[in-house]
Amino acid sequence: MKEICIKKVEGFEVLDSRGNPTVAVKVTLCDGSEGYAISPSGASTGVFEAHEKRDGSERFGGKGVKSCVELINGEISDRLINLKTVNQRKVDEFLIKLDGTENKSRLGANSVLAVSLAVAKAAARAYNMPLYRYLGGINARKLPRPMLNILNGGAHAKNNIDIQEFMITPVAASSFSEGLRWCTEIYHALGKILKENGKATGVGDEGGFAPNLESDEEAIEIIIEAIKKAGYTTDQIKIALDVASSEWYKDGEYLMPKRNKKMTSDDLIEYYKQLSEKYPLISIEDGVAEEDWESWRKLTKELGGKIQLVGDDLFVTNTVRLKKGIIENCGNAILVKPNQIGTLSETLDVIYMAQENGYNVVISHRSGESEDTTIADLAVAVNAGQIKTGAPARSDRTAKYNRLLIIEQTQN
Ligand code: 2PG
Ligand code: MG
Repeated sequence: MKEICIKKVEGFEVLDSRGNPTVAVKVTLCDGSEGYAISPSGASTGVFEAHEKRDGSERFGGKGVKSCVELINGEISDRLINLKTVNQRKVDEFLIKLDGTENKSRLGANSVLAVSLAVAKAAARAYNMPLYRYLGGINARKLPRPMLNILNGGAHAKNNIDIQEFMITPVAASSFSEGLRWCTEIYHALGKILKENGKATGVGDEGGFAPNLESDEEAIEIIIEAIKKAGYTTDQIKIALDVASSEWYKDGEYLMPKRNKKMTSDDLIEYYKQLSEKYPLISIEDGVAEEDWESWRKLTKELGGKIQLVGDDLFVTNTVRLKKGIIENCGNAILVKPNQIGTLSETLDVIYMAQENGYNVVISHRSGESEDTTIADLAVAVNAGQIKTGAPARSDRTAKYNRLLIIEQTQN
């Protein structure tokens, strides 16, 4: 592959979908090709994620990223443009070295990721290829099955629901666009049902509805009602949950904060067993907490043969943690969020490790997003098979679905 050289790296402070500052980067190559990328940001962040750097000053309640922009326009830019010829690996290795810490705490994973992605996008331009083709080569061909978060709770919504995400996924659809249409119709049916029942139809961070309901089970039941109302069956559409239970975990115990209900990990596993017997449940993410490896082993033993068990906070897109999970039989799938680790190359490494070891790969957005659509291309590039990027609402979410629709229709 021909090598590239970097002419200019410019950092900017822009806003994410929650109105918090985030880092944007524009990279210009010596041939004039440009790439622009924006880092996302999570609300229910895992404690083992790479560090997200914030100014901590008065501006934006401490959430400013001016310090990141200064580092990008200063140290990072100066050094990158002095590298004679570069490729993605070299850039990413260089950034990791320049940062010099375990978790990118000096430069910030938010600074580093935007640079890494912008370099890749500029390079794809230089080669005159769509990003997914540049990243995945001739093998990049598979559109992911979407998991759409249509009902929000937990840290993503100001309602009384403790489970963070209730998702639907079109297992029987014959194409990405067909599956997206089915799920969008169900999303609208759900809105109508909520309205008819006098429930709130305001949405959470990822575009899903955020009503107050009697129980988390009622949320599942109302979604099943919406699936039927839209004319589909639970053979065609399955349900996936992101419990985000690390948010509930403290001193070896689980406390559902909104219902103020205590559970042991055994209670939780039993609860998931019951849910998976009663409902068309296909996937549970972060069913137990990021530090609770023992319960992950139990959960996987009990349910791993039947449903997908996704490690998000558990693996944090990190090969060291995924390797431990593989050895210890924890989970059978990984959620991949590039900003949890900080560079594109490290993200690809964890995806390949998962695929080589029979773990499913789900490429994911963050609750704080932007118009950046890199994850859509990434999902196709690595034939991930699944993507979760919110409800079919809010342009920060639909931008990714729209990019996939375009890829589906123009694949070359
Ligand atoms: C998650 C994500 C995305 P956040 O937990 O999987 O849905 O949420 O970005 O807040 O960590
Ligand atoms: Mg999660």
